[in-house]
Amino acid sequence: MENVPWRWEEDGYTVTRSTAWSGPGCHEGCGVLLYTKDGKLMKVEGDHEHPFNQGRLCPRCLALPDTIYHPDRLKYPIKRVGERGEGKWERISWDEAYDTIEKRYKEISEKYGPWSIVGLRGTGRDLMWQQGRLLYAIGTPNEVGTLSGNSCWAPRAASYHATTGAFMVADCSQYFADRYDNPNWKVPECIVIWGTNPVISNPDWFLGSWIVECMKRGSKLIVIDSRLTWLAARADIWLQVRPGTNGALALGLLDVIIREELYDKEFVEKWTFGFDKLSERVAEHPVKKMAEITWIPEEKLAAAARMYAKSKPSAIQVGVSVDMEKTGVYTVHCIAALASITGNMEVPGGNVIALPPYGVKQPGVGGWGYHDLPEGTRKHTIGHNIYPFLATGLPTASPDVLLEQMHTEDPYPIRGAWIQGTNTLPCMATDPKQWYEGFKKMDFVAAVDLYITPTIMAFADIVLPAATYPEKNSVRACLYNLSSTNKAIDNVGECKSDLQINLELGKRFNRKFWPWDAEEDVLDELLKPAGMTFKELQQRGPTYPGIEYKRYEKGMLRPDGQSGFNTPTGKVELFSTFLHHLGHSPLPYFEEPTRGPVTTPELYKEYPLILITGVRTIFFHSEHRQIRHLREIHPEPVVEIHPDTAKELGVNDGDWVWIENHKDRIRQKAKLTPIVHPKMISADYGWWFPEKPGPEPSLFGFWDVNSSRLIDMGLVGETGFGADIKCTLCKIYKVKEGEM
Ligand SMILES: Nc1nc2c(c(=O)[nH]1)N[C@H]1C(S)=C(S)[C@@H](COP(=O)(O)OP(=O)(O)OC[C@H]3O[C@@H](n4cnc5c(=O)[nH]c(N)nc54)[C@H](O)[C@@H]3O)O[C@H]1N2
Ligand SMILES: Nc1nc2c(c(=O)[nH]1)N[C@H]1C(S)=C(S)[C@@H](COP(=O)(O)OP(=O)(O)OC[C@H]3O[C@@H](n4cnc5c(=O)[nH]c(N)nc54)[C@H](O)[C@@H]3O)O[C@H]1N2
Ligand code: SF4
Ligand SMILES: [Mo]
Repeated sequence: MENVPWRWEEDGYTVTRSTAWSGPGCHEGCGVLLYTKDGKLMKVEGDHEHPFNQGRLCPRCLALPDTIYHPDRLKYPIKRVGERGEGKWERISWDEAYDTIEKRYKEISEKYGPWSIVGLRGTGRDLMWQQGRLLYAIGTPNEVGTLSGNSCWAPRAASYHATTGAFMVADCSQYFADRYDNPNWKVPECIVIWGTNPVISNPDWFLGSWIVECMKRGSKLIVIDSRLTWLAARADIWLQVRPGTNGALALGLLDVIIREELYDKEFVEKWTFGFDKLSERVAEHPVKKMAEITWIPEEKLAAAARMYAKSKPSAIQVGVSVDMEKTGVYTVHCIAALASITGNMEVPGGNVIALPPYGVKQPGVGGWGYHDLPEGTRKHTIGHNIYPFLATGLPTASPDVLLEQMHTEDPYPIRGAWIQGTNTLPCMATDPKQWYEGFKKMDFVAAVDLYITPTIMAFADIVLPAATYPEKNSVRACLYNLSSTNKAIDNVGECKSDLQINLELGKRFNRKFWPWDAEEDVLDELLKPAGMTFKELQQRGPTYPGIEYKRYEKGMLRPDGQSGFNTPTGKVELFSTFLHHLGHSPLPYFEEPTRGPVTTPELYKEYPLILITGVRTIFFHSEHRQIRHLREIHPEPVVEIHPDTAKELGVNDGDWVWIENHKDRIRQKAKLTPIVHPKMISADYGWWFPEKPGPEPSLFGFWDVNSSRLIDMGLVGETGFGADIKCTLCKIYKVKEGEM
């Protein structure tokens, strides 16, 4: 669809073609048409000409004008004038805000070292690729999300890198501008949807509608989900896995495929390393035993293995639930093994290696410039000495080690924070009480957001107002295309884009990291590998490099141009030499969740329900709670309970219930539904109530309903990645009158 116009007049509107790319949240990069009048956004429509979403749009993008023009939106820089948490703010100028931030961070740096300032991040937004660079300019290597085990995307990415050399996605034709009509593409005969609900979440640059399109063209479906999702209800096989046992499930699938010789012998022979060792390891995990562990009937598990292995091509798409278990890295290791030994790697309609489009790297988790930091600075990256896998891959710090360090101040105290694009307390933080105490020790905290959140209310000294995507120009380097986000409206108040903020502040600290004068210079720099400028990309529109298959045969996957995969042996490493070298298990294994029916049977008697937290909803994480159209659909935090379980406990639909475990107790509203297993419940996450009082102790009422209070920090896998976020134990009982 290159060279389509990006702006035109229509029925009294100016229409700007653009790419959705936060704020507000959602990192998908769908094509949108922004209808404006007199510099104001009137409505948003999906762009039918954009191959990515082909005109489809979620309620969040439809409600964009409400988010942009909401009366609560931050419009000017503000500073705290009362005590922290009192909610007393005063408008200040950008100059005063920048001067204060510069002065305070420099004071902290002189006293404790710049590494004692941490940058907190949320999920991938149009800021993460630059946020690290601001921190590096300040002199700190510590960029981090507060989710235990970095349990979103990072475990998958790290494990795929170790085994296949790069990230891996299901091929639903998304690399081609003509999509399903492209003659080189094949419809997957079978798709496995694993621990993800893409029709709701469209996660990690992968839209649920693509699955539906493939199903229309004949794809069979295996859904591995602890809940009966919309897709699970339409699947040929639904595996209702016990939460936190995906590793056992994966080993069980491998056992059937290897024992029944359903694998591609030629591919295994030529392009994999360590098949025999993997086979030995898998043989120790027979499907019968794995079926028992996962609570799935053995025949069903074996049938899924056969359907997956015998269909050609077959594709697997994995979601965050797999990251959210301690040994998630090794579950993903198995999944890479499944895709490769069945001959589904790098084939049309199978799984393909995801490389940056035209070499344009827009890092999803920071890191741009990390290696330009002096060694003496990098060595202060929190947790890298303990978890070498973190240090060799993503430059992110370890949240679990950071939290400990905040409390012990060993080897150095944490005294400053930069909060950009995360609502840490109610959402990103696992065990938020401990983070709360840690943050109360800060000398100075600055934050950038669209709204005043519980996190900002509790901690921030200065708050900067961020622009939404129709208010700015940017570049979206999705895995499959390059496209531009085009400014379409006048900025609300004095809001600035994150890039402008990072550039203006970064320059004050270290020009080496921010040598550019204007935002567009940075975008041009980002696009350099593509040989394009921002203006040229804007003119061209969404630009697709396409994909060649079997790139390992053609020397297209390795920087040295040799054939093979980008791993030390040049093969898919079923025995990971990389992990071995780091002192970790080179072969996959499964470990039970720290707390569960098997690990802690005594505790299970007291807390007989398995607790899933945080399935995705109409909102984006903790955002949108103030947007009426969206809130009406999901007005309160709900916990899904099976009707039989509820009956036993005397709980009715709509009752408020306590959810309690070894750590803490919270309350949510019961939603009776057979989509959950009778022994499991699924509680909402990320809630706060913008309509409730902001000042302490209320903090917009987030504490009482926050399911992350029931999850431990620090119980991570051996690599530092992965934690039991969706698989702990609890009990529920009715909230009594007078307890609300
Ligand atoms: N219990 C439990 N907890 C979870 C999860 C779970 O499944 N269960 N999921 C976890 C996962 S996977 C993730 S990724 C995290 C997400 O956690 P976060 O990314 O921290 O998500 P939000 O809480 O929505 O915080 C985002 C904040 O950034 C602001 N914002 C949005 N767009 C922009 C922008 O462009 N610029 C700036 N400066 N600000 C912006 C929003 O207003 C909001 O306040 O939550 C995690 N927490
Ligand atoms: N609308 C919306 N979309 C989003 C987001 C949002 O907040 N709102 N957040 C974005 C972000 S940062 C992320 S990480 C993604 C996450 O999006 P997804 O990867 O889709 O993750 P979830 O919705 O958390 O969970 C997916 C499914 O996993 C199931 N599940 C729970 N535990 C287990 C388990 O142990 N094993 C298996 N196999 N399944 C389990 C749940 O029942 C659920 O249906 O979504 C992104 N997209
Ligand atoms: S997935 Fe939905 S909310 Fe996200 S950019 Fe696309 S339309 Fe917008
Ligand atoms: Mo995430």
